[in-house]
Amino acid sequence: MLVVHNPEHARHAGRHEMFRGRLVDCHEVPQRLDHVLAELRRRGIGPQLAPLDMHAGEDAAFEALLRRVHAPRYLDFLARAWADWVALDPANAELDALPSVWPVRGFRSDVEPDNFAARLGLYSFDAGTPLTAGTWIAARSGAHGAVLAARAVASGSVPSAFALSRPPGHHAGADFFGGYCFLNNAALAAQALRDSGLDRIAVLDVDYHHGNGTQSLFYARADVLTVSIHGDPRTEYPFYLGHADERGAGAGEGCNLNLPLPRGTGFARWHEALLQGIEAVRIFGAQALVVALGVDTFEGDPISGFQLRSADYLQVGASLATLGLPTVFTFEGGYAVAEVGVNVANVLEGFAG
Ligand code: SP5
Ligand code: ZN
Repeated sequence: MLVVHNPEHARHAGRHEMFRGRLVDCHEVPQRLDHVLAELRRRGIGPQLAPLDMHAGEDAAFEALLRRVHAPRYLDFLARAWADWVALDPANAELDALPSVWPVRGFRSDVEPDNFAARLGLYSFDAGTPLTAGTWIAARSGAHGAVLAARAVASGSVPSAFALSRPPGHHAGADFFGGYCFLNNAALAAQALRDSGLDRIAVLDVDYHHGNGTQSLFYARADVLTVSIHGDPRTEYPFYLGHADERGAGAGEGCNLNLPLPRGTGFARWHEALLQGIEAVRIFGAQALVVALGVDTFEGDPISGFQLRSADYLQVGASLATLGLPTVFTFEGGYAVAEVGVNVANVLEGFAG
C-alpha cells in the first residue's frame, strides 16, 4: 500500500463553522491527519511518499486534469480567494471566510459577481466550510497527491495506494465547495485512472455522508460508476441529494447507486449495504476502484449517526479487497480525532490482508 502523504495539509486550518446560529470549533482539523499518519507509521503501513516528489505547479497534465474535472472559473476563484478576502479589510487575515448568501432557484449563476461575498456564495453550498489562508495550497497539493496515487496504481507499480490529505473532497462538485471539501480528490483519481487507459472505473464512497460532489460529476457518464453508502438525506447532511431513486442520467443511466441507511445503523446492516455496493462494482466490470474513505461511520463520531466499531473497519477493508482491483483510497471524513488513525489503518490493514 503506497501512502502519498501531503505535508501541506496543515495549511488548511479553519477556526469556525456555522451551526445552529453559532460559530463552533471546526470538526475538520489538521490533527485528524496527524493521527492517521502516526498510526500508519506505527504499523509500518507504507511505503510512504512525502513530501510529494513532484510539485503540482510543474505537472502540466495535473493542471489540465484539474481544469477538466472542475470549472476553470471556480479554480480561478479559489486560487485568488484569500487575497481577495484580505484585500477587503486587512483585519480579515485573522478571520475565516464563510459564505452567507447563495443563488437558489431562479437566481443567475452564469454572471460572476464582483462582490467577494457574492462570489463566495456562488461557489459554495453551506456555511460550515471555512476558506482560510492555506486552503488553496492544501487542497491543490492534496488533489495532486490523489492523482499521483492514481498514476502509481494505473502504471502497475503498486496494487493500491492511499492519498492521505485534507481537506477532504467528496462533497465538492465541478464548481462548488461545501461539507469541508474544495477539490474532489476521489473524482480526480477516478479521472486520472480513466486517462491512463482504463475504460471502466468505480468510485465506492463509504463516508457517513452522501458523496454528492462525486455523484454530480459523473451522473451522466457510463464510464464511471458511483456508489455511496450514507445516512439517509431526509435527516442527514448534505440533505438535498443521495436518495435511492437517483440512478444516473442519459448515458449514465444505471451508473449511480445510492444506499441510504437510517441514523443508528450498526455494522451488520451497514456491511450488507457494502456487499451490495461491491456486487454492483463487480457487475459493472470496473477495472479499477476508488474508495472515498471516510470513517465518520464510527460509533464515537461527534457529528454522525452510524454505530461501526474500530474492529469492524478490518472487515470493511477485507470485503473491499475481494474485488481484487487496483485501488486508490482517498481520505474523507472521520471526526472522532483520537480514533480516526486506528479506524483508517484498520481499513487499509484489512484490505492488505
Ligand atoms: C467530508 C465530510 O465528512 N463532511 C461532512 C460535513 C458535515 N457538515 C455539517 C455538520 C454539521 C454538524 N455540526 C454539529 C456540531 C455539533 N457540535
Ligand atoms: Zn462525512
